Amino acid sequence: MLNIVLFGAPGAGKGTQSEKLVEYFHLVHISTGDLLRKEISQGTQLGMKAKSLIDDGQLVPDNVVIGMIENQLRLHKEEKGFIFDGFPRTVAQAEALDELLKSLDTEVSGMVALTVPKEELVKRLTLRGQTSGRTDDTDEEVIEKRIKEYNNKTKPVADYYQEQNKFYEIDGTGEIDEIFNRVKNQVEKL
Ligand code: B4P
Repeated sequence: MLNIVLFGAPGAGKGTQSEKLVEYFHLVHISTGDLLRKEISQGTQLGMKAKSLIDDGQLVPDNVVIGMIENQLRLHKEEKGFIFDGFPRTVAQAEALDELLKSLDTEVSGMVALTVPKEELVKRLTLRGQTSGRTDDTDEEVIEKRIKEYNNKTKPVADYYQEQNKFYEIDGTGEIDEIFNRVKNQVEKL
């Protein structure tokens, strides 16, 4: 299986590049952000709990997202591989993913990290907030908090994969297709 972890700060282009990767490599796209927003729109108990955290710019508890990933892996275990978009976001999630993939006799092929300067992240998210209806994109204070959560809790996940020699950094600035070419070239090597 080809299992790619797409990594980056909020607004780095994970969702955008995932769509293109799925189309090109025919992998299953698992976005914990999308899964959580689905729970919210369906008004489930999990969704209600997640909404207040997301609206406040905080991460949702590890056990909640790990459970969602477990379900998705079980549903798609016969596929060619996965693109993990926005997951893992903590070291505990990364460890859980390793265990889950091991149980399917596979592993993470590599982490592709999109790097984008902070001012550009804020600009992209604010712009999306004008049309997306995403409450976590409309308040600049919340955007700042999401970036802070990323720096404190999510950045160490890069070290986790670096230690396994599975970390690949890509410049996430420029035109979307130009970035996709960089990502695609890296994934092809995996
Ligand atoms: P996500 O849905 O993962 O949202 P995100 O980090 O904002 O990234 P996204 O993929 O949507 O945006 P993209 O960079 O593609 O998470 C939302 C929330 O859910 C989190 O804050 C957290 O609370 C919770 N959550 C999710 N996963 C979790 C987990 N594992 N553990 C705990 N909590 C979790 O794009 C942003 C914008 O930039 C778009 O408008 C796009 O069009 C634009 N853009 C992209 N590339 C561009 C480019 N090259 N140039 C210009 N604009 C570009």
